[in-house]
Amino acid sequence: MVFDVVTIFPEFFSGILEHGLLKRARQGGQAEIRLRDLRDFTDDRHRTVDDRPFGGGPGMVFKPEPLFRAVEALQTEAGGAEFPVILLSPQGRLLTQPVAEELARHEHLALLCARYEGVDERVAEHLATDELSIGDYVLSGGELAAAVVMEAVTRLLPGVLGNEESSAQDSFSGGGDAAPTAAHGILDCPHYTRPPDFRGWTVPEVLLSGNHEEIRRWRRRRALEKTWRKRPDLLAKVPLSDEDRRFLEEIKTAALAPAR
Ligand code: 9D3
Repeated sequence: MVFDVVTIFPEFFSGILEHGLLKRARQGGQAEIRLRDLRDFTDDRHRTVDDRPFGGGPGMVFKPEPLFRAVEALQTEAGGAEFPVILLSPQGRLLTQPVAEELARHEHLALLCARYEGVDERVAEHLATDELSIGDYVLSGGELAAAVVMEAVTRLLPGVLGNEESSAQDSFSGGGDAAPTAAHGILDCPHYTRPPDFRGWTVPEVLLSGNHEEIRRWRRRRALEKTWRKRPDLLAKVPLSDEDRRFLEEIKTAALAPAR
């Protein structure tokens, strides 16, 4: 996967590129991240990327010319091969695991990061093929969002995770042929490690029992319970087995039962 990141802050990315998953994927050749300084695509002495909004109002807006020139340079480099041009913006569609999976099927993505009040609308309309937001909260620009997109996509690429299956077992994966403990679009079950007694808070007995069928049932029940309590919206979207429905009935009955 090649990511071309167009930004006025290429240095912003040095930290995340030098650690963890993105570092490993770059070293392993599964991901290449090319940082493109938007100011290199300006043609004035001051390397101007922004201007005041027509109609007045606060703040500045990214001018269209540098962004168009930057993307056109990438397209020339790609030798006619098409690739998505993704504008990170609060107006974009929400990044979700299915969206990350869809992006991971490409071999080249361009990520455009804006600052200030945003970009000239002609960029969104005539240059970007896609507009993505990472959530309903205000960031100062697209760089952090681009980093999130790269992390979410890269970990799905073949060969990036040591365990090829472990991404299929994550909380938000669609699942499919996941292991017995996999949560199909529901939240994960709780995890514990040593010591078995930490300040009087003990690890559930069943996990120490060695009974794998009982452990599987406990994990599934706790995953369903956590999802029902914290994210009931997810339960409406996932296929539930007969066992799941039985667990949920028991969970709801226990929750409604009077204390003691
Ligand atoms: C406070 C400014 N807002 C006026 C109502 C609009 C606004 C403009 C530009 C809000 C944020 C930004 C900069 N944000 C991004 O470029 C951005 C973003 C985000 O803020 N939240 C979630 N995802 C993304 S992706 C890009």
